Amino acid sequence: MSSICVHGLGYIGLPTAAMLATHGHKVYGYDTDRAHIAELRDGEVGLDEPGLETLVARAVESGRLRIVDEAPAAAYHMICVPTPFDEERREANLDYVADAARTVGAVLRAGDTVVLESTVPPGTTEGRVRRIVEDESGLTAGRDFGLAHCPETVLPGNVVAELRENDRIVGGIDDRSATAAAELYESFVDGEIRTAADPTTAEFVKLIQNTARDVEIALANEVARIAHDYGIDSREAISMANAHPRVEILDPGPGVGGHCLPIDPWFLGVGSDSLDLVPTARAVNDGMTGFVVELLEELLSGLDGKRVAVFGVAYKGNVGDTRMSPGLRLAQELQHGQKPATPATDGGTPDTPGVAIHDPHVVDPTLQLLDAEEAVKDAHGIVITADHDEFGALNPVRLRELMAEPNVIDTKGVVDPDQWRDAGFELRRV
Ligand code: SAJ
Repeated sequence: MSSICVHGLGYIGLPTAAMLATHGHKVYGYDTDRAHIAELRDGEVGLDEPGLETLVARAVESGRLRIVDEAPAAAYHMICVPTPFDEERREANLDYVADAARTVGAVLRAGDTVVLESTVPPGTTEGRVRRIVEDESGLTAGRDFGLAHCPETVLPGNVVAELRENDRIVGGIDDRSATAAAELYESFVDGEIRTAADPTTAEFVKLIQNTARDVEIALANEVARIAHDYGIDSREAISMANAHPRVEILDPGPGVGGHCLPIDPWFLGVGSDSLDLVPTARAVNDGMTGFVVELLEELLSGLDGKRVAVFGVAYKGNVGDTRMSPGLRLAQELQHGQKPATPATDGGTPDTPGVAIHDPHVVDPTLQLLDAEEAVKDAHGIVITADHDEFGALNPVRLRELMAEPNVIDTKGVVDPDQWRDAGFELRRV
């Protein structure tokens, strides 16, 4: 059993710290956000992630997970901080990684191992992270301490299970680093631990995984647009195409959101000029909100003076995360592009845009979220932009009674088309 300091207690760091603690390690959870530290000490995890609250509570109760104000010395330092995307410069912002590396360097001892889990452009671990940790600690990577990259791979919404089950890729700057990192993951992962040639390969593997998914979704989205031009239901066509043993087209939708797929493909371009398909796929996925607006204009015979209810501002089904959410982008595009005729249901001024939003998973005081019935009141159309289970259970008969016109666009294939048509709805699917 080892002592481990986890730097960054967000989506990845917090469950990892709790998982390590429940597997017998002595874990220090450190975060620079004091308010988050206080919340965690009050037992609030602040994330809509099944099983996470219980896991963290068990880890804390066991006495093996301690939330700390200062990063202490430990045999392992795991860096699990965000790498936000600078949209204007299309660059990874590595400030949090650099800050964490400095913090690690300040407490690092000979014999310790540093593992970076954050998603980063290829070369970051061996370049920037190594330099900062060495400068801060006065130690030399390889000779005095171990250094490895082990990218996180967990799916939001299924983090706790995937932390344990997924295979992991470990890339160390030398064999000793790779072995030390692999031993740590073997202590709680049921999946296979695969060793990459070096940290840069491990970084690259992570990026091509998310890029593959983004490009595959782009194909599904392009198929949906082509199908629309032929008057074909894309979901029916895709489901039939997928009956072939070597074809697996993913699900089209309103675009791709979250903090991974829309961002990670760009990281591949940091040291390469060979990206061609990748940026095109990004553009196809980003263009889907515009396509949904066109569908809506067609269905509603123009948007002037119309009221629209957007159902789902989380970036995907059954999560509460709105980062880079296509539903939110759609609501914003509609709000800026249309002239409202009727005031919003919250009694707003005539300037209030005619877009109402509803999402049973999102808690965000900066958004004017309404419940389903309030959101559809006097609306001319509903656009469903997240595959939340709750949307499959909506009662179209009741919603129709409240609406000015019964139109619906289901961009996620979540409602039963026959049920909604029987209730009198004009329905379109992406
Ligand atoms: N989406 C579609 N069609 C599909 C599948 C997804 O439009 O067929 C959309 C979703 O609605 C969402 C977006 O794509 O807007 C991304 O959702 P996702 O479920 O594909 O992935 P994320 O972003 O939640 O998590 C991904 C995962 N990566 C892969 O599956 C290769 C996860 O395993 C990673 O750990 C995570 O990124 C990460 O942190 O990098």
